[in-house]
Amino acid sequence: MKIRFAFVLSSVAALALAGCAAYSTGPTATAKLEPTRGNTTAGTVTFVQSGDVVKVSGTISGLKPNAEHGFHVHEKGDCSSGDGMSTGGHFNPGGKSHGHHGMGDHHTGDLPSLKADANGVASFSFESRTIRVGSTANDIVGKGLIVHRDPDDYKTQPTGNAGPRLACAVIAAKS
Ligand SMILES: [Cu+2]
Ligand SMILES: [Zn+2]
Repeated sequence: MKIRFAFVLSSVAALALAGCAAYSTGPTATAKLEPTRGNTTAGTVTFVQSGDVVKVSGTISGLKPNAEHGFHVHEKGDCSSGDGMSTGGHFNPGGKSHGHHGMGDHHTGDLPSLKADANGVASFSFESRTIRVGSTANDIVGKGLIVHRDPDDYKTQPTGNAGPRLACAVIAAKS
């Protein structure tokens, strides 16, 4: 009788843990994009680690209407140069080539391009299995986030030829 009781208890504990893992969200980070010099692009992006997936969502305004804009995590969390260049190149801890998010070889920092509506606003939400919040070498906390003027061609090395940097943020852990 005693053994059976212990078994039931441990099963309940395991179920409780599984439920917790399925419903809770892990570490969260936010990035407040500010316009670079001469630009008006701004917005907020949230990154939520949920199991192996990071849920990325945000709204960014001041974009070229009905246009695509390259969007990347860059290697340095430093917007001090005023033109976004102080963030360096794309975040690339794996030493990969530039490419398309979620397809073949790509930098950790290569995110899906932003698609602006007729008002120059991009509202988006996507999931990434490449970036991480708060763990592993792919941790984006403390890195830079850049919105570019031009579309990313996903081919040109190592930048995607996405042109000047319209907005810059440092990705910060949210407690
Ligand atoms: Cu970039
Ligand atoms: Zn890249």
